[in-house]
Amino acid sequence: MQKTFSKLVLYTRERRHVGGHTGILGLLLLTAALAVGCTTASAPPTVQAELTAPPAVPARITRDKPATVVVKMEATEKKGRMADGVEYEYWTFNGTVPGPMIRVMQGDTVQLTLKNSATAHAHNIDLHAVTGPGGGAAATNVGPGQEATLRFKALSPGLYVYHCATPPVPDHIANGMYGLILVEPKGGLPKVDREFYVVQGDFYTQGKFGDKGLQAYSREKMQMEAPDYIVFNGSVGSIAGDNTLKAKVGETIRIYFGDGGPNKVSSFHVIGEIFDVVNQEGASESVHNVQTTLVPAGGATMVQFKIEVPGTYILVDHSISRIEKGALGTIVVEGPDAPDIYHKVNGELGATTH
Ligand SMILES: [Cu+2]
Repeated sequence: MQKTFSKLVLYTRERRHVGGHTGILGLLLLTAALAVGCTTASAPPTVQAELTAPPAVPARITRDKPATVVVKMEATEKKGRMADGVEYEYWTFNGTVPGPMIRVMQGDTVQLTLKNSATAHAHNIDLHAVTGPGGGAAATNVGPGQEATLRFKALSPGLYVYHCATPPVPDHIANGMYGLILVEPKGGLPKVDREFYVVQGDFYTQGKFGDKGLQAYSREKMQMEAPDYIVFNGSVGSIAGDNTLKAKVGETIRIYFGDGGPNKVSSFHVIGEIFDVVNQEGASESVHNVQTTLVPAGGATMVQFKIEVPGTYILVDHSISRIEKGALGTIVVEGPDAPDIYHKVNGELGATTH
């Protein structure tokens, strides 16, 4: 564009002495060339979104200019494991609960296509990152076998819940149709060593907690707000035992933590850690040195902490009876001991006992 601009300036200067009409013509040509050139130069690139199944998080965004980000989502209904010996018919985005994590940048245009591969119900998607009616739900209503595309501009940075908003909305959310979209501020969030994606949800089954076999959804319990299961990432043990999150001493961890609900808020806490940084409700301003942070249903938070001492750290909803409904995860941290920070002294030679 720069070369075209220079040539046209030259052309305009050379011709100006010939007469007013030629000069005006040159200026018009210049204006037209600038318009075309500027359109070409400012057209944002189109990129495919990296979508990750929980607890994985998409890579940091390294571009510094907005893009059109293409997101492909698929509504499905499929049987899955709720707990050992317990199955449940989940409704999902992309086959997981929560659905995939989406990561875009402030100023990006998101082009989201929702395909409905389910056989029985209509679905849609309402993203709290959308500025516009219904958060996109009306624009993405799709019956079985259909698909629809929504374009929206991510105006405000933050961590946002998305969910299905097809009536009856609580049924679609209670069956697992939610997830998180991160809108990074321009320039990105501060770099950390590890990032995890965890979303709490409450589930309502015909049987009690732990009753074996395929458990049907209980609409009555949902309406009474009396869940049998309150879990992280859709099932009991999804981030514990063999599925534990892992880290090393000295690393800084960020957890993108959401609450899909449909009903219960979370008193999110990591046993043995203090959150160094919390972006409450995903807000841009952060607070520091927090023990437990409240996460509303349909809300999310970012917590960050450095691990100094090895061992097992337990993620809980500190409405603590909920650990018996499944709200428990772990981070196993390996590395050298740090006795100056944490050291068991009771029973050792020289120990002081009271
Ligand atoms: Cu749905």
